[in-house]
Amino acid sequence: MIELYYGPGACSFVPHVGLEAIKAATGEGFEPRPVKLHKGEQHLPEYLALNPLGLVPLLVVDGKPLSQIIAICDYLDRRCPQAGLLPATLWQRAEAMSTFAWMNNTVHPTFTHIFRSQNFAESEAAQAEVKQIAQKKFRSHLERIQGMAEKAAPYLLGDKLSFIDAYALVFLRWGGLAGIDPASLPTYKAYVDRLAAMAPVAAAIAREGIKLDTYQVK
Ligand SMILES: N[C@@H](CCC(=O)N[C@@H](CS)C(=O)NCC(=O)O)C(=O)O
Repeated sequence: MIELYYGPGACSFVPHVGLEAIKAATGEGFEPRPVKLHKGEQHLPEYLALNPLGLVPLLVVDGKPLSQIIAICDYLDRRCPQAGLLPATLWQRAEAMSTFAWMNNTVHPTFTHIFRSQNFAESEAAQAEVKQIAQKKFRSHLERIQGMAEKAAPYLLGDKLSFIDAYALVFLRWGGLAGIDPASLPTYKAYVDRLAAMAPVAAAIAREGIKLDTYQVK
């Protein structure tokens, strides 16, 4: 049995979409386990016993926990290659992993500096500065992803929906929360709107109860 611990709107959306795509391709289902991050459920002893890092996503396979998006997605792809969530050929896969790693180790932590600036500086003034610098960087990361979306055919890796597309959708939503108007990234927005209409993506959006348009003027 496969279980996914996820936080609505969080980065766990990436394996969530993957599991929906696997369900569509193979009929293999999974147990969704929502974790309310805003209520601090990730710090409850029951959850920490499964994932001492206190983070989502967490995949549990036959009782065995696995954390970290890239490891989880690599496992899911190797378990169900027929879903085509990562390329099968050696070089294309390496390129996909390069983009995936950049998203996970650079774009994602940049947003963390905006959303949780209190974890990176003590005084309010220093936190505001951290946030301001991270916002600029996040915008430039989104522009780079827009450049990729301009070449999407129709997905970032070609003709198949992948984990990379799900991560790209998450970042545009987060951009809205950070005060980045998606209308200022029109190609990226149109690509995300197309993604959101795909059955596995729409199913994950519906289960998480999230909306795409999160833009708030800052
Ligand atoms: N490197 C981790 C990052 C996971 C992560 O940052 N998860 C966030 C949600 S996007 C989280 O659980 N935050 C809860 C918290 O910080 O308390 C991964 O790839 O899984």
